[in-house]
Amino acid sequence: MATRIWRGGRIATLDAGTGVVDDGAVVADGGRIAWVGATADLPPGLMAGAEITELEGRLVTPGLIDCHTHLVFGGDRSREWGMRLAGESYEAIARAGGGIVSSVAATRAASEEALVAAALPRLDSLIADGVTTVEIKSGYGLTLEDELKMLKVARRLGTLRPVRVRTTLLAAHTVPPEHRETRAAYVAEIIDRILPAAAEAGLADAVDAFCETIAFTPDETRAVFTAARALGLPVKLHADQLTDGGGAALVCDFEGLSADHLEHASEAGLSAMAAAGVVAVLLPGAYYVLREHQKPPVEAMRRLGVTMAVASDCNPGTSPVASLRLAMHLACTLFGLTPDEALAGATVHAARALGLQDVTGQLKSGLACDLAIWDCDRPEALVYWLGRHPACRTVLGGVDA
Ligand code: DI6
Ligand code: FE
Repeated sequence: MATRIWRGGRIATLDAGTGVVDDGAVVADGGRIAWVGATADLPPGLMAGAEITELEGRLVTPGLIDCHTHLVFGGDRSREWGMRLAGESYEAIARAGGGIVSSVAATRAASEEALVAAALPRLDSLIADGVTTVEIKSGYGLTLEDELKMLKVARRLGTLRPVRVRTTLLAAHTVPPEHRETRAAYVAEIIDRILPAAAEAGLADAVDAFCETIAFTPDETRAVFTAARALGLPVKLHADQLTDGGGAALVCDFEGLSADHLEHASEAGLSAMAAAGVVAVLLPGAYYVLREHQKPPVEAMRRLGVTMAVASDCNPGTSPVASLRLAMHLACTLFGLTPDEALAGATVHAARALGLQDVTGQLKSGLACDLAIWDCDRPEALVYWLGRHPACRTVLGGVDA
């Protein structure tokens, strides 16, 4: 691969030491960043034979990283959303065949091809909005076969589009209907069969669980995490979304990558996260769609030094959001993040939430040359618009997407 140079742009490196370089340049060699700095300081030795792209003042950020999505699922829950708006209760919707279990039924019934076809438009929407890395969870299969099917689909999406995919096994998303009276047997199934099979097939980069009164208890979550760690897989957790179940502290006991949602997280939980370096992933799309009132404790996170990421939580039930930029906007308007915090949350901090901090998320030497090149000149403008976005081109590993 020839050396490539992008020059004459506003380079938001997200590297604390370098900051934003006005009239800057990025040099890539072999798909990795070889140099970042002022255009005027470009080393002449690097320029010989290089392919040069003039940025004409455009803003360049690291390619965005959506570190929490449920992008792969069968069916659609728009009818249910209509019922919720009309005042129907969650129970009534579940009785009418809706809720998460309806996504499980539709996902089980779908072929790999059908799931790929359904997910591609959502993935394309993320990419058009600047995403170069996306995490995709299973969790709508809930059998060995169907969980592996979802993870295979997620991996395949990464071969069909110019995007880096990280997969997360979320077999502990909800207790499937056939195990309603035998939940211990389902937890055992996850530990004894689903986790080892996903690990053996190399289909899971991490393991997640939904620790909540309506999903899995802290003890069940601990059992799943113990098994995941024994297989060498890192963990992350849907924690303290609807109630304080102690999830924030729990994930720290397993050296987790992230605790996600956290609307009801306690001060003690946040302190544990700060000490353990666990990233808080804020998911304002779900807060907004569920019309929640309790916001995540952003002020306490800042005070305690908890690192904050932002993600779309793209899912059919609680966050039908296929734009990370929109999630960044909501994180600012609803949770009070600054646009700079939102951008860090969708780049450098999101990389950490996936364990990819040595791979991507910043513009600095040695990392992959993953870029988002925007038709605007300042980070605020990325987050500002609803319903449109500044035109964007992405580059993955030095190659135009
Ligand atoms: N938290 C949520 O809000 C969603 N999953 C999760 O772990 C709900 C997903 C769905 O309703 O399909
Ligand atoms: Fe989620």
